[in-house]
Amino acid sequence: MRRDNEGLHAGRRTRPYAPMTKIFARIVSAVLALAAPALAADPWSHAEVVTEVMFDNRFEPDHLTFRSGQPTELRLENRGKDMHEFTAPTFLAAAKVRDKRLLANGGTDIVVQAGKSIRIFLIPGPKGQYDLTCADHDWDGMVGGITVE
Ligand SMILES: [Cu+2]
Repeated sequence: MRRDNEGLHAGRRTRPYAPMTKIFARIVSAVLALAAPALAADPWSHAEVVTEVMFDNRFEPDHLTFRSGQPTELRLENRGKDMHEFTAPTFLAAAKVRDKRLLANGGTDIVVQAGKSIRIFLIPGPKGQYDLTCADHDWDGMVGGITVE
């Protein structure tokens, strides 16, 4: 009986190493969990900001320049008394838009209510010239252009 007990005791003596290994494994996984978000960098955290201000009835500036493939935060600020639209069907279709729910009219434009601002994150598509208008006020000269370079 004693020997059996001693045997068990001897067996237990090797056990303190098992919890140490488990603790070490937990520390390693905890460190990895902390490091993971830093390793998987948020592509939008360094987004380039492009701002378009809308008045009644013009864009300012009337010409925007984006960089192809560059994560971009497009800020649309409506300082007018009317609702305005950032109507750029080809540009928006070619871009990778993070939140497509912000697009209206079949993805062709972004509606900005009077006095409101919208931030939309996108990655512009191929280099080129794209049309920009306000679908409601293009008749009144609310037109511009977009260059992706
Ligand atoms: Cu308008």
